[in-house]
Order: sequence, then structure tokens, then C-alpha cells
Amino acid sequence: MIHRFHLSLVHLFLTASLVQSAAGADTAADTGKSLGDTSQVKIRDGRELRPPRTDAAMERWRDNRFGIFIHWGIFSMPGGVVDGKAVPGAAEWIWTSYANKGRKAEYESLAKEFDPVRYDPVAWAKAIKQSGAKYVVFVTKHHDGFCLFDSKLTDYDSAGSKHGKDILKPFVDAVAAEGIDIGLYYSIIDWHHPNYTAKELKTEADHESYRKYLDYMKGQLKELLTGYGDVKLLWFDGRWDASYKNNPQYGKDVEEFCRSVKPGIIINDRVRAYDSFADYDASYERRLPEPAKVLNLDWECCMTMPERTWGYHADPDGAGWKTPRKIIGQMAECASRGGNFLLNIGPKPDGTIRDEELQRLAAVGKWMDVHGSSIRPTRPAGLDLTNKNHEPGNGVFATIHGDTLHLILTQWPDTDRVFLTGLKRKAASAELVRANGSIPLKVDAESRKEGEMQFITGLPMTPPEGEAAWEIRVKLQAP
Ligand code: FHN
Repeated sequence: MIHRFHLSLVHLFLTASLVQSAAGADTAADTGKSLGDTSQVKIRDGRELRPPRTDAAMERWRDNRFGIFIHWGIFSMPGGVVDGKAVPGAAEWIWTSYANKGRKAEYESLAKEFDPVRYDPVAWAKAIKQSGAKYVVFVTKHHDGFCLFDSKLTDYDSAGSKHGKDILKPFVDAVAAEGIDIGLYYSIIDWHHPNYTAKELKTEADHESYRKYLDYMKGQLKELLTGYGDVKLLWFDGRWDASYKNNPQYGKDVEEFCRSVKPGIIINDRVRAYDSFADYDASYERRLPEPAKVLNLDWECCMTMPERTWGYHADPDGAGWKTPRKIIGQMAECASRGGNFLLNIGPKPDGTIRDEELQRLAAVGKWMDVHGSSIRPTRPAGLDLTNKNHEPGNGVFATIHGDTLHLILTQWPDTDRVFLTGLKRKAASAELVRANGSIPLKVDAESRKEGEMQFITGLPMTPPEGEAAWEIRVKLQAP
């Protein structure tokens, strides 16, 4: 039974690809290539796994490696506080606290009051640029259904609010002016739309009603893909309700629709009802893949700065704010394992970015100014430098670009050396990279029963101060 289901998925995908190539005549060559060789589609964990895309857009997404996620909306207005009490957890879910008390209308009335008088998209774009990030993913509509763009299909949007304007447009313009790639988040779940339901679709009438919602979604996605510059990425979310999850044909249809509107677009796996990885696996949320896991597919980890909340929370709970070292370590670990790192900010209702976030963006950016080449455009070096029980983002992570091997350290070694376990190429020279003058190191090797083991030596016994994380840059001999 399961086997037959998989086969039919492959068949559906092949059919879809043909339709798609025909649809985007002007970019058909790129689109066709971007989907890879469809005869190579495999099944992993019950999902179709396409061969990695080889087109320029996907390579650029990989090269970018580091992006900023922005969760903003009317959910930012209560800031995680209802009736004077902080609600633990994710502030962008505060709708449920209202709805559970029969106060949905009260929550929705926030839409009329939304008026971020200090919103400065140019300042946002500059702060993002300064962080060293190369792409953004902006929440255009979260689960509450409120849209931060001027949609012709609803008044429940920023143009229908006190603000009275499209929030997204000036932001994408500002971001594009900084040379940062644009990704748009769109929630499948919509607690506002009358035709959306979380429940199982049992009757034809249920399906008919739900399809009206899907038409609305597609209409909005078309608005987003045609009216907001060169959108590179669609980031879907909220596929777990029974209505969507148990009807994979709907996710497939949405994916195909988006590709027909914008051939070449990158789409995360959450567009699909757990039956495909689409262009990449975006399931690593507030966590990194298990240490020993070999991924062999494109993936991205999205991460909060506090422990749990994505939207602005006046009183975030949990383990406090991550340090710049922790953030850089997580980013480095992602890069060393072939993944992108999407770091979230949750702006305040008035349109400003809170100091805790600005400081972290600036600290990461200061580090990226000196060490950015260790993150992008790198690929995993395939060295085994961190033990399996390490705490995510803490250890030594290796990336490579051309003849340069980068070791990013968030823990200073106990000895004066770092072994290059697994390095097949010959190391020629090494240095400890620092903003105010690099320190030359030595390359050496020792014989072991498994062969020659190269190592870097000459590290100072105490870690140089002022670095959020350290970088050893190793020049390799030509292969
Ligand atoms: O429910 C959302 C959550 O609010 C947030 O948007 C994250 C970001 O990845 N996604 C969902 C949970 O998976």
C-alpha cells in the first residue's frame, strides 16, 4: 500500500514537471534544470526527495548561507501580554489566548489600530545588511491571517489598518537596495478566513469550502510573486492541520501554482503535506540536526534569539537571550553541515527593533566583517572535528571554499593544536585570523596506524580576547 502511494507521488511529480516547463516558456531552460533530473526522484522518510537543484538561484541560496527572519504583525501589539499577564511561549500565537476566552473579535480589532509610527524599512534593511546576512524571510501573513501587504483580496491588512499603507513594499525596496535577497513567509493556517478550517475535510461540501480558501491563498501568492520585486524564496508554514495534512493534493497544487507564476522560485518543504521535501528541508526549527545525522539534501535551520518566541514578547521566557557566540556557533555548525541559518527578529509594534536584537545583529555583523568568508560562500569541509555529544553550536566547525579551509572555534582547545581529522588534502599554511592582525600558526603531521594525521599547532594557550568566535584559516595545496 505504502509502496503504491510512493509510486503515485513520483508519477504526480513527473507530470507536474512537464506542465511546469511548458508554463514558463521564457525561463523554461532554467526551470527545467532547476528541478534536476526527475528520474532521480527518491523517497526518503515517506517523502519525495528530488535531486539537489543545480541552477544559479539555488546555488546563490546556498552561497548566501545566512539570512534574517522577521516575525511582525498585529500579534506584536499585545507583546505576549494579556490582561496584564505575560503568556509564556510564542507571542505570535497570542490569538489563541483571546480565542480561548471567546475574545477573537477583540484580537481582530487590533487590525484597525495597527499603526507602527516608527517603522523605518531603510533602517531595518541597513541593520540586516550590517549583520552580514544575505537574505531575509519576511512574514507577510502569519496564522492569525493579518496581512502586512496591501491585498486586493482582504481588508484585514496593513492598508486597511490605521497605518493605511502597504508595509511590505517599502521593505522589499529597501532590502533590494542593499543587495539582500527577498524571501516571503506565508502561513497556510489562517484563523481569520471564513473558509479556513483546521478540521478533517469529510464531505464534498467541506472540500468545496476549503478550496475557496485555497483560491484566496493562490490569489495572494500571485500578488506577492508579481508585485514585490524579484522574490527569490517562498517560505510556507503551518501544514499540520488535518485539512491540509491529510490532503497532499492541495499542497502539491499550491506548489505547482507558485512555480507556474514564478518559474525558478525556491520553495521550502512546508508547502507540502509531509509528502515532499520540495526544494529544501526547513524542518530544523529552534534546533540543529542531530550531530551524527548525514543530511544529503539542502536544508535550513531557523532560530530564535530568545528561547521560544518569534514575535515580539515584552517578557520572553526560557533560557534568556542567546549570546553572539552561541548564534555564531550555530550558524557555523549549519554551514559546516551544508545548511543555511535563518536568525529571527521580532520587531516591536511601533516599528522599531528592540535593543537586544540590534545588539546581536551588530555583534554577528562585526564578526562577519572579519570572518564572513568562513561562512559564505562555503561548503562543508567534511572533517570530523566535533564529538557526537557536543552541545549544538559549541565546538570546532570546518568549512571550505576553493583552496581555503576554515575552522571556526567557539571553544578554545585545551592544547596548542587542532587535529584535521578527515582532511584528505595537504595543508600548506595556517593563521589565526583576527581583526587587528592575524597570528601565524604551524602545520605539522604525525604518523598514526590509520595514516598520516595533519594538525595545526602554535595556538596561544589562552584564547585571544575580543573575539565572539575564533577562526583558523588554512591554505591547502592544490589537489
Ligand atoms: O507556528 C509557527 C511559529 O509561530 C513560527 O512562525 C515558526 C517559524 O518557523 N513556525 C511555526 C511553527 O512551526
